[in-house]
Amino acid sequence: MKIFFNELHSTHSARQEIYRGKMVPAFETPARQSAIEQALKARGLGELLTPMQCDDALLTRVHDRDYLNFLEGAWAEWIALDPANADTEAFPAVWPIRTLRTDIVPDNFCAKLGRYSMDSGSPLTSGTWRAARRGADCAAAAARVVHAGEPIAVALARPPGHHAGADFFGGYCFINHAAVAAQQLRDLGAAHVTILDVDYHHGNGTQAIFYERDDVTFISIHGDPRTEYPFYLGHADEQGAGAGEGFNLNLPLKHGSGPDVWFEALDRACDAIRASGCDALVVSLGLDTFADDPVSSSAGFAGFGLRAPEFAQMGRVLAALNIPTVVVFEGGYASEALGDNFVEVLRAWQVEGGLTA
Ligand code: SP5
Ligand code: ZN
Repeated sequence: MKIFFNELHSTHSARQEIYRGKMVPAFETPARQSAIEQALKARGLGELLTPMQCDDALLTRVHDRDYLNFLEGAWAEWIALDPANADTEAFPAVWPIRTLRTDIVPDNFCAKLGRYSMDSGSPLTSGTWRAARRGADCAAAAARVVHAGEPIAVALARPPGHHAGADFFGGYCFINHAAVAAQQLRDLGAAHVTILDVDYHHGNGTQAIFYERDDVTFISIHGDPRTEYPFYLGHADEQGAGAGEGFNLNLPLKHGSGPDVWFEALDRACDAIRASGCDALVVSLGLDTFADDPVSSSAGFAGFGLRAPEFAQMGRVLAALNIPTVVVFEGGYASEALGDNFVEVLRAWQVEGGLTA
């Protein structure tokens, strides 16, 4: 199993984030990916590879050119505001919601930060662009080897991607890796690609990128947006628009839903995946469905209460689909357990799929 890992991931390392009016230690840390790399090595699972660089043209089929330019130059602009900013992470504080204009991109950097973001929960750091851009390389490389005949390949990258839209960052995400993988598969000739997003949070960015397209189906199981981040998208009535009508399926579950409810939803998702007739599958694998995840935790319950046996079961169910698959790492914040949980999914997948190491 080829696993393309982002060797530059730790260049994006935020110290803190804003939560309920306070600065708290950042949840999305380099320790997350390191823990998974270590567990894969310790358990002798997969072949850890660094990717070739992917074309910018691939990225511009997913993201707007002006957004990519903004991200690439953002840190230099932040420093240009005040050299002392070098020690401070950048957070947006003003957004062009409703009645305000987005067609004119302001010159003011703080205004641009808001124009190109959805929340203040995603600190932008000196290494954000380099890390996120390299994550796209991992996603594209995994897609290429799957197209070339691998039954499964993995993009092990951070920061995550599924909240990032065509022209905005948010939810710790900057470049949408799952969308890059799906687009790469399409460009190589896959007639139809389906994305299954099993992160605890709805993949609003991925949904929006493909919402009006009939060549990529988006399916997501997630916490009900009425109470769970990202709040403003992910409802069951969102089924796609225009040519994309019928190519979007949301399966929101109430906070507090446990493994039984989650696996029922996974069965529905699998029916929809089979019905989509896709040539390839992209799985946005967030592990914040874990019973001890700190980010999805509230009122004494975290994620969908999944633990190691359920992560293995997830791997078996997905392997049984028997569809060439790119797995993309998304959320999951219990660093000490991430390695084991990630290995559980992939090892079960390998055994169930009758694959070699
Ligand atoms: C990729 C991904 O999983 N992004 C998630 C973004 C969630 N942003 C909101 C974070 C709120 C932090 N809550 C922490 C305490 C809850 N017990
Ligand atoms: Zn998440």
